[in-house]
Amino acid sequence: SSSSSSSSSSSHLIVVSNRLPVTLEQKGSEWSFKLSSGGLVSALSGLKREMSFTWVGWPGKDFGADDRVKIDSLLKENSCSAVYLDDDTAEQYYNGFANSILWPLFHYHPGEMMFEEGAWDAYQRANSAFAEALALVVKDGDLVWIQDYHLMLLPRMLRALLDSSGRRGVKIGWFLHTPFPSSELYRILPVRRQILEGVLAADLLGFHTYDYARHFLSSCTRILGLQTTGDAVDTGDRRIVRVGTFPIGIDPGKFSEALQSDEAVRKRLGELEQRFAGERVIVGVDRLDYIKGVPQKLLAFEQFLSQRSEGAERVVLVQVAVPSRGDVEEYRQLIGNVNELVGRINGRFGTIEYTPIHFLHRSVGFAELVALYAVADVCLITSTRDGMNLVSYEYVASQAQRHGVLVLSEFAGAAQSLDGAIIVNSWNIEEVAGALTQALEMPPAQREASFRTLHRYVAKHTAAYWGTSFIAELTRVRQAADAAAML
Ligand code: GDG
Repeated sequence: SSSSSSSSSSSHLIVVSNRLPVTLEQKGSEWSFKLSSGGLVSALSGLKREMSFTWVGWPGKDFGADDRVKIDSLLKENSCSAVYLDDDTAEQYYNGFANSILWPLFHYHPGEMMFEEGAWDAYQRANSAFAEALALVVKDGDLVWIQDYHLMLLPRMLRALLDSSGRRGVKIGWFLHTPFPSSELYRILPVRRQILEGVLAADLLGFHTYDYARHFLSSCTRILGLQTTGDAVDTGDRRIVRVGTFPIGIDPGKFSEALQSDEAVRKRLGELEQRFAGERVIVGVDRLDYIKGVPQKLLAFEQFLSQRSEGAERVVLVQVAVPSRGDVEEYRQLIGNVNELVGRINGRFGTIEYTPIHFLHRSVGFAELVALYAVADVCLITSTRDGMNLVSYEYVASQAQRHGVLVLSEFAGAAQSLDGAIIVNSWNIEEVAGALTQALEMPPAQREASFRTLHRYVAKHTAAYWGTSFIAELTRVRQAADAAAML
């Protein structure tokens, strides 16, 4: 039975992201389902263990009508629902607008931004396709939680469709996984007003850190002329939009349990310990994206090596660089640059017995990833901008034995929560090189104390904690609105 009250306990949560967390594969006439990886997927999978929701998103490519029927029912069994986009719209919206315009701008790379009307049209078409698909499934009193910079017009488009069809009491939340840049950067965007107005149709907006929220609030004041407080925007049409910080986390148990009881992980860790006996290991794990500062990391490691005295312990850098967005030009240039640096440094410092940098330009399996985290004395993160950076959390979750040291860029959101890391300016090559020396020489008692501080934070601020806090706040916003409506 359906209740007319918007706070009915049967209200449902719908999570919306650009990509569904799955890769669909066809064998003969049968379709099967593979879970994909990445920061957002890890976080929401953690939330899924706490609360049930329907996950709405793009399935990764277009499918013909016959396939859609099969795929839809397969997805439905797994609480997912697809938004289909034609391949051209998807390409221009995703690679063209989201990844070539918003991504560089939000990460302080306006030089890489190429604004193009065709891409903007596709972004609007795609957001509108999401709104129409959602309007078919959203019911009175539901909570809708929209993810990330791909879907910034969606709150407004969805709100319009819900209002015109008389849907009541639906609350919309939106969370940004990247930084929100200073308003001085943000105002470069030709469609800066439309994008702000798009998200302001939501009831609650979430960011990883207060700095990002603050930048967003100033953009609302300076670009739209709206009144703001420290945690709200007055839209001027009798609506208040809440703005909050919800730092994301990981599922730390996945790492600690794998190290304790997963045979494949333990075996691999044993092998790596043997392989690196007598050497110290620095690990890096990044999507090969210009925001991750991989060239800065390689230059700092080169500087560090050049300062080592002869006969000092050997130090190796194991850098996993996961291929990413290879169809965007800036990423191809980055690959060339990184390959050249790795070759130069290995050529300069390598010997027959010793290769300073082990560069893996591919993704590695979970067992290999955890074993690498666990074997490393230091984890080095040199992002030039990064919404949060979950690799730093995962390293901490894998270090219960070794108490390794985290060297973390101040430009990653994680630097604002991870007390106990050595924080560096990743552009200061000399400083990063010095931090590597400091990390490798840190006495065990100090390493253990830092690890305890880091671990306490990572164990409490999990992905599930992030998701449930956001939903609790969205529920509070709804209750406040219900109470006001009764007056
Ligand atoms: C965005 C924001 C924010 C990486 N390589 C492999 C692998 N991974 C997994 C890691 C980690 C995830 O991918 C990467 O997450 P990050 O947070 O470090 O970075 P982004 O992908 O850029 O994520 C970021 C995040 O959204 C969440 O809000 O923190 O700032 O940019 O989970 O483990 N996993 C496996 N093999 C690999 O080779 N299995």
